[in-house]
Amino acid sequence: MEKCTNLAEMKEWCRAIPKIELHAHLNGCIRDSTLLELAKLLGEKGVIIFADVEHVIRKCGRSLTECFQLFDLFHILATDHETISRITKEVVEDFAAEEVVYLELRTTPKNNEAKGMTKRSYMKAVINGLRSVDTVDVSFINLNGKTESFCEPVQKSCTTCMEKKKIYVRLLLSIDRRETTAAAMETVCLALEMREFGVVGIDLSGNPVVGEWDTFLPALKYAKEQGLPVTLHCGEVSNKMEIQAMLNFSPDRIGHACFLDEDDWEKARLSQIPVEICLTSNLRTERLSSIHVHHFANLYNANHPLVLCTDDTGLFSTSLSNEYYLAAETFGLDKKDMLQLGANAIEFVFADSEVKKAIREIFRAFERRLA
Ligand code: 6MZ
Repeated sequence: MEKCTNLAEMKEWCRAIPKIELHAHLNGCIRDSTLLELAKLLGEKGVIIFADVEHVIRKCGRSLTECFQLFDLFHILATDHETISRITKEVVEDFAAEEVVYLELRTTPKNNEAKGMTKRSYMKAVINGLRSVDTVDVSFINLNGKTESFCEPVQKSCTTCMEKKKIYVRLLLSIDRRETTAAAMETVCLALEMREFGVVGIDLSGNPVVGEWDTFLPALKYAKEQGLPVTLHCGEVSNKMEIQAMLNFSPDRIGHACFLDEDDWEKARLSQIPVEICLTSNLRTERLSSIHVHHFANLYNANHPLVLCTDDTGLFSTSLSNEYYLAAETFGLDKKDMLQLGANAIEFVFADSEVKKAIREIFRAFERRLA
């Protein structure tokens, strides 16, 4: 009984503390209810067979290959600008609802001729989604007068804003491993162009068994030269050569890092590369035999910079609070440890020092309320 109370208390603590999310893919975070609604609509239009899709959406526990098949389905369901704006709005609201105070949301800008979509118009839809959130106060842009050239202004009452929760949102543009060098370069150029609209970096993601490192390298190098931070999905599968090449590139952060050997970790340790840890994702996609052998424990004990993240809240039916609770419960961390772990992530965000200062203050204010 005592244990139960403690677990329940820890669960509530993990929900209540301020949190920072640095590894979440927009289309992987779509609400199940929204996915089903979109699938039903497309089913009625005869674009898909709803019964088949419903089964896929509701399935629990997927292999990595099945996950990427599901992403293809997500991309069929969420291809028009309006839907992209809607899911962006919902995803931000969901993160804010569980006390995420800074969200670095990543997404792959997509060209889709049939829908009249370009990478740029896709991102415009994302920005419009951010601007349409009205249940929480979203800070995503430096209002320097350039907003109007990209999006329609949204009228908000200042009094209402004052009473709302606040979430800082910044964007990472993802390069999909299926893309060509030219497409990757297009994404980096778009990211540079959109820096004043909250874009703070580049991510390399997608099916880890697809594509070659050399294909993306020119675009990633260009991003780095231009001062745009880069995070890489690194070692999601065993691929020694690629892991070494990625670490030699000195990315600003890496995600997953499930298949690094001791010499790779030595390198990561020397350069203190922060690791984005996605416990549920790694478990569900069978990257490890058990959560107890997850590299989180070694990294945590060695004081290596790390941040707990969700990866895909929708796909893996998880939340950031849940990831915190899972870590606390599995690795025996207490309330203070969890709050500290969350606060440590401030140093790894790609946003500027003003934003970092503001988030630090949010954590301090939370601690003051406890005292
Ligand atoms: C690698 C992943 C991923 O960009 O369409 N993505 N890439 N490993 C993962 N772990 C399971 N989870 C998501 O969001 C969906 C896209 O993010 C990448 C894949 O490229 C997926 O298609 P966006 O918003």
